Amino acid sequence: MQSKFIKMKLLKILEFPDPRLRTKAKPVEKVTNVHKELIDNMIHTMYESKGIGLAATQVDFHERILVIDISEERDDPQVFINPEVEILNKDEKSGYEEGCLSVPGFYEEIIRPEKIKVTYLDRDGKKQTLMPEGLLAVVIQHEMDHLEGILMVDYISNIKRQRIKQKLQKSAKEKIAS
Ligand code: QAP
Ligand code: CO
Repeated sequence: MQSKFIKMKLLKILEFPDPRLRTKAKPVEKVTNVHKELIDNMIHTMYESKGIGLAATQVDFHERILVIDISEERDDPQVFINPEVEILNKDEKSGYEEGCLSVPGFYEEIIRPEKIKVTYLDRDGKKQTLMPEGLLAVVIQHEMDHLEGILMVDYISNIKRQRIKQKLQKSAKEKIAS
């Protein structure tokens, strides 16, 4: 049983081009209190950063865990452990202007399949199935890419990716210097 009174930790989010973002995450073998504490801190970190989704990879923990909240009220966190996605129709795709907490300040339209089915374990380790639509389907696919070491910038042109890399490296340097 986890105490309700422990303080949430704000986790450091890795930023592109940090090579640790390229790590392939391993399956969670058993959902332990260590995972539950991480999940709570990930949800807290997502809210503090004004994000709608965060993968464990982004906080340098390389097991297959995602947290997502697309609700307007920011009071409906969804936890996905060991998610597996099945594309239901390869021909139905749509574009969405995506952002990423690991690529701050940049937004790009990415085309992805629309119709997917997701199987996963929830925070209690219980198996769940979902057929998400719209934004939720987009965010789940974006976050699952992180678990494979894939970033949103991998879908855009080399020239655009290089430009984003230079700008983020420059602001990271300025942060250290200040
Ligand atoms: C993934 O990303 C996503 O640049 C989640 O300055 C987002 O929550 C998939 C964020 C949109 C599809 C559509 C980004 C916050 C949040 C920034 C996020 C920023 C502040 C990104
Ligand atoms: Co992201």
